Amino acid sequence: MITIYHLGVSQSDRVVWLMEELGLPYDLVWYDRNEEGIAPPEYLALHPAAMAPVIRDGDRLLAESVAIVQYIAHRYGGGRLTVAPDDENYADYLYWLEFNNNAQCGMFIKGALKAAGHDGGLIGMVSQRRTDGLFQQMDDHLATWPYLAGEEFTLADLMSAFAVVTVPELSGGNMLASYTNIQRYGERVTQRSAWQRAMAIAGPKAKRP
Ligand SMILES: N[C@@H](CCC(=O)N[C@@H](CS)C(=O)NCC(=O)O)C(=O)O
Repeated sequence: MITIYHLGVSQSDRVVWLMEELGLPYDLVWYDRNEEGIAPPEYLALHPAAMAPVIRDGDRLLAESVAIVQYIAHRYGGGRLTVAPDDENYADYLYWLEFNNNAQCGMFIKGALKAAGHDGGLIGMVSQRRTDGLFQQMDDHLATWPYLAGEEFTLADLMSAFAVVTVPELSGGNMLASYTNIQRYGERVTQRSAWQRAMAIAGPKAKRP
């Protein structure tokens, strides 16, 4: 059985979402952030940089959600929600699977600069250009396709919803409101029953059991 080491209000909710999508059993071990808002020191026993999510499968600990979701879907989900190398949309699938990590970097830098009351000079400019460009690219892509890898919901969507839905919600005032295709896409994804179950269990408003 997979154990999910969940950090309250974090990207680890996507692993719960995946298990709910695939109908797989799991144990949830919950960590709260400390008073500074970061992962508590105990989480360092799971990951040297205290980055959530981390899962355990037997003796093996695995971090980095883009690795975790593929590991679970291939090893225990019969490849559901993945796209095979021979499929026409494989390149799209791979590209959008990585989108969240890419987009998060820019969003975090912007957030840090805003908190510091600083425009960040060249870094601030590059980060702004990347964020704008990446979300514009996503919006353009979603003008044609209902999901990031094409017609079907895949791990690429499961990876991206944190950047598209959760971060804007948490930052108060939707920073992506002008991207109309992304807005419609967010509504489509959050209507999924597995998303709703997962968010009730481990999403930003969920309470530690
Ligand atoms: N690329 C990583 C990002 C993980 C990450 O940044 N997690 C944040 C929560 S959203 C975290 O662990 N924050 C707590 C901390 O750094 O103390 C992944 O997708 O797993």
